[in-house]
Amino acid sequence: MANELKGKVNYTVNGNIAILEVDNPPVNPLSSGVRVGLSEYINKANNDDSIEGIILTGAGRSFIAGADISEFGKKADGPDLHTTLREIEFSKKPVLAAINGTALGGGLETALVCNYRMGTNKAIVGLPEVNLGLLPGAGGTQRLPRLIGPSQALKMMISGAPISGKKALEQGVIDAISDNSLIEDAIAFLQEKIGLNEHPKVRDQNEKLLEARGTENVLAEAKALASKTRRGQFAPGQIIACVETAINEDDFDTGMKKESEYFLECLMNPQREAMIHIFFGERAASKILDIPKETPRLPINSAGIVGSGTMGGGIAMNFANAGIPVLVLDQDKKNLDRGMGVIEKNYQMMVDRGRMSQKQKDMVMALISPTLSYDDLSEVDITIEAVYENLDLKKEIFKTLDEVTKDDAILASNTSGLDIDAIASSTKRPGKVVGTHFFSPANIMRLLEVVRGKDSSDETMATVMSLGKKMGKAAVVSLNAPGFIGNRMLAGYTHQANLLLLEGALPNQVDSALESFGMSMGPFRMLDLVGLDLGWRARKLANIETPLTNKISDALCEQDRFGQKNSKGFYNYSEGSRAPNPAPENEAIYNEISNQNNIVRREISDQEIIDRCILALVNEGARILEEGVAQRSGDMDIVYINGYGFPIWRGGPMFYANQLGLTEVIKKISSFSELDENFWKPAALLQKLADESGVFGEAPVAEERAELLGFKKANMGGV
Ligand code: T1G
Repeated sequence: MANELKGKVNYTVNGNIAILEVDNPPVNPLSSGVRVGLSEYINKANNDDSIEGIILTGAGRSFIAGADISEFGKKADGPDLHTTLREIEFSKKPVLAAINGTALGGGLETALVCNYRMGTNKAIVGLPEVNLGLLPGAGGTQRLPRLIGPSQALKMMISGAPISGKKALEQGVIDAISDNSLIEDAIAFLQEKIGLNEHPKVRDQNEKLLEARGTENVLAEAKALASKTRRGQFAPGQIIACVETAINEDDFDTGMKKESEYFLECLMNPQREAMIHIFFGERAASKILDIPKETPRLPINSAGIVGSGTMGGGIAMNFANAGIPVLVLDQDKKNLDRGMGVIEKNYQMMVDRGRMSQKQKDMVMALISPTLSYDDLSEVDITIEAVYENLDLKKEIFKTLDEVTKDDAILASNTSGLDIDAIASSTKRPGKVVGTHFFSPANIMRLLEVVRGKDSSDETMATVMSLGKKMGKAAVVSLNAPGFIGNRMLAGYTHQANLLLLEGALPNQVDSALESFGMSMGPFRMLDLVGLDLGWRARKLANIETPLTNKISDALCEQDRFGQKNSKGFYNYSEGSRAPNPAPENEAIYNEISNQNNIVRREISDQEIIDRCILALVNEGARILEEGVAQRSGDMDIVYINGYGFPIWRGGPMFYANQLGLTEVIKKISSFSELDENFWKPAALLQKLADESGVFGEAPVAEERAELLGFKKANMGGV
């Protein structure tokens, strides 16, 4: 074997039962050593006359988390998964999968080749391969539809969402639930089966497929689900094609052959590499390079939120959803009642949509308590301030929190761009101050920018990153710099979109070009959603002159067009609808503003729109990396996919640039420099990497950063 085998299987015997335990911490992927072990021990048990039954289970908190994702695209050692699973499926002795935890992807497929399946209440089963740009390539597309019917199976494979042990029993994925010792219950279950002449194989169960033969609705429903939830992705179509084969093909192995063909096409498709980049990127983002892994985390068993507005309410729901009691403070009773009402309404909507039970709603609502008094926050472990963006107000609040909360409590601000160090300076515990920038709606959006102040302690950072994971967030570290990561990159993207409008493009052309690229929403639909009048009112209030790229949106506001909120902005909206309708009446404004600014309107291609907006993200991303504001380019990809609607199947803006090739990126950027030499000046890091035929990766080390930024190490001052 070329490389050292990864993972193993433990073999023990209990009476006439052999127990094979997959042991590849922390989540037992089917790495080379596991496949070798399974092969070896399934044969050992079959050749041991004293053995009459075999149990397959996992060590620790996981059954099997699937194929080893890190092996994809590489030459893997040991037997291939199909061979190993075939040995289990055709075992002479009955095999039971004792699902002790997560059985995902190849893990569930392994359980599906066993004759029987038993799980605990903690079991989680699913086929999430679609999240990696893949399909269940070890028989999942052929066996699961046989077990639970093609319709349910397609829902599981296209959503990629796992189900609980209880649901798996209801749907027929597993045969029994163990409420006590799983292995004892599994042995007892198997003992009852040992005497049987035959043991069921899923491959032989065709009834549910035959029921679906000749009816198109199952596939049509799946296609509708895929186009609604997985726009632009390649794998869902492949999954549907596999199940279509299963429905219409009598011979099981013919279906398996088709599955392997479609799987290979997914493997070769660039989306697979992009989506696996995001899988590992999200896990990498949770690690802070210069903070030791073993840094202690403070226990967060209670929380407080200052501000009961939209953000405050959404943040409170995250704590309650994670099982942490939270106090919501507002000094205005009416605001507080309204805020609590919005939270209750949001949960009721989930109950009405069947996304949570009434019991679950009551449980989380019981964890959220309103308060009008800062004193009630005296014992909480963390407080997050979520009031409107005003530095003086936030400093005042932090001064008060510093006085009323216990000394080791963490104080966080949900600011989306104000100076965390300035806020921290109003306390005596700057080491406990950090930015926690949630994205609206905070209970839905997965992105969390954790903003590191110059004095934020390692313990504070490590604690908040773990809290982010516990909330199910994609937490990314940003240094305390203007606009942090996401909004700073967005500024260039929106700037180009507004320039393109001045130069001759129309809002729906810009939006549809970027949406065809894969963005979930174009910039002008986004601006209409956020509200055109926010910036306009702020500029009027501060009596600031309107910058060129805001002249059109301000002119629309002068015409009382504020966006979706009053059903007219860049688009028109029918009463109560969010669907954008063209607004040809605006074109006169566009022409007038262009003329007033001596801009000759011209034909603009969709490709130019895509290149200018997306490469504006990339170039600013390169600057963020060279300044060390982000730890690695993958972090910016995680930010854009989880916070700004960038298509996951392109892997994020920095990964997209790497795929394009940085030399090509430089070529495209340079072709725009005649439009604005300063804006399109390539970032030093981008130029350097292109010259070296390199790719974006981790932020350069301090010395390299100094050189890139033309600074002497001396005045880097800890950034
Ligand atoms: N392969 C390799 N490494 C894996 C892995 C896998 N399948 N799953 C997790 N890891 C690593 C992960 O990178 C991290 O490493 C550590 O384990 C802990 O993970 C043929 C084609 C199981 C729900 O998609 O969803 O089967 O960062 O931090 O939060 O059809 O891991 O510590 O160095 O995520 O407790 C299908 C992927 C594969 C499931 C646990 N399976 N894993 O979450 O821990 S494709 C999946 C997860 C397949 C077949 C096909 C989660 C988890 P590090 P973690 P967690």
